[in-house]
Amino acid sequence: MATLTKNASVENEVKKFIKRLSERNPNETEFIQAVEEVVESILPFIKNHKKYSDPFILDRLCEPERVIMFNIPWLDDKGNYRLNRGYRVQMNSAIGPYKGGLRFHPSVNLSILKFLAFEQVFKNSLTTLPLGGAKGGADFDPKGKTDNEIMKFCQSYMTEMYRYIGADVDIPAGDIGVNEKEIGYMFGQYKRLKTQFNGVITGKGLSFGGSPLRPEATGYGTVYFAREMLKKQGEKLDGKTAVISGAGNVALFAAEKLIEHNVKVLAVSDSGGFMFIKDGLMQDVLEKLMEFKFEKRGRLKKFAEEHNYDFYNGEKPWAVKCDMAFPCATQNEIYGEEAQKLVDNGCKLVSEGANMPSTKEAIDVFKKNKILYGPGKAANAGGVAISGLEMVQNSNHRPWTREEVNEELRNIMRDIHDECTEYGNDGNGFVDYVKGANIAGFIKVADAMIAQGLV
Ligand code: NDP
Ligand code: 2IT
Repeated sequence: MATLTKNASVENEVKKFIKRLSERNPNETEFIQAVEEVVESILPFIKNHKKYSDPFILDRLCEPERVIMFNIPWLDDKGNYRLNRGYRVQMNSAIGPYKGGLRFHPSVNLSILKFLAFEQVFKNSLTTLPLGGAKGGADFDPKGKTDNEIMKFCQSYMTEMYRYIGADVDIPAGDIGVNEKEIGYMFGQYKRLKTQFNGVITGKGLSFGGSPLRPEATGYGTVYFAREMLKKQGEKLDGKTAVISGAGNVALFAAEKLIEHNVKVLAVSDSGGFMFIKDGLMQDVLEKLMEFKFEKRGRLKKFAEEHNYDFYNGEKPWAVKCDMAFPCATQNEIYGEEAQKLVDNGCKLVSEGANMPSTKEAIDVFKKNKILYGPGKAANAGGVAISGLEMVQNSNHRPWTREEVNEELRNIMRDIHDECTEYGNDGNGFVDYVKGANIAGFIKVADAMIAQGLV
């Protein structure tokens, strides 16, 4: 009874907190969703740890330290005037300079960037590196744009952004729609405007300060995290089947690492639908797919037609029978019913390459069915972790080898897994990785905020 009352009172506090937050941030549904998931874990923890009981800590964590919003004018190849909206949300700098990716996608708005920046604060804390949290981007659609247009756009974005970032201030990187090419154009413009060559942005090309393995790091890391979750249960990746959503940077490198571990990858997708590969994706086909996607920004449907694979128009891959699912496309791509379908079909593990791909209802389904569920802020932290190591290499003016970076990535993913286990273990061998990641991420940031006073 006592537990019931306690749970009920925590539930009420979460509701009250979220109500206040929603009133203060109207229409920011993604941001509210991300905060709710964290507050559900943190409030019960705070109740038992007086040091953190000042409610102001949570309020401050939910308020960006700074939001920059600006216009991005540029000229397309026909000489037409174009206008986009750019942003940088500098969420929290308690444990280090702001760090987080840039997203170029037509859906980008303040709510989405605030949710991503909020998640980034906890994720970066989990990496054990001294990195604060930020996110930015623009409502620009790179699809169908020429190289020249992308360059003009990136230069215009940086012409405003360069004032607010710096190697010790705020260090952007890639995300959806922003890859090595866009990073190169933005770095070039920063260098021109500031006459400085430093580690102001990560994900750079290898020839100008990029880290080996940064492109692979998020996808590989998500698989390493899955491997750790399985290992804890005495299981292995080898011989299992997997479905992946997305066919971008994170998805295709996750596929590569899974194939290396002898996992049969049955599906990948893009926003047009999913491609079903009955006998599992082979490395040589994956290489062609990478070239098709990364170099030509091609549509998956066309690739499936050219290589005789079934393509399911407009559908997501969650109804494909599999042992493991790797959502690697975007937020809210697994709803409650889709999660139930995965579970009904025997899926035992979900490792999130994307940020917040599972809705609250989907997470409830995973928890109820004791699925090994690695939330994005833990499972996809490998990308920002290697960004952090790119910063180290830049400031030391000494690049590392691919092997050195891979070893670091494996260790960091293992350590993140262990941090989650420490705070998410229910004592009966089951780990609530959501709770574990939220609490472990929170402690370090909250300690630093308390130590620094009201700033
Ligand atoms: P990419 O742009 O390389 O690829 C994105 C993929 O997801 C594409 O296949 C794209 O399909 C699909 N996608 C994007 N938006 C939607 C949508 N609204 N509906 C359906 N499909 C969609 O991005 P990344 O691979 O870098 O990022 C993927 C996810 O991983 C994002 O959630 C990102 O925040 C997260 N992430 C990325 C990191 C990184 O280092 N890049 C680090 C940590 C997390 P289409 O081409 O048809 O749009
Ligand atoms: O969501 C993420 O962690 C990223 N897009 C990578 C951020 C980074 O700074 O490397």
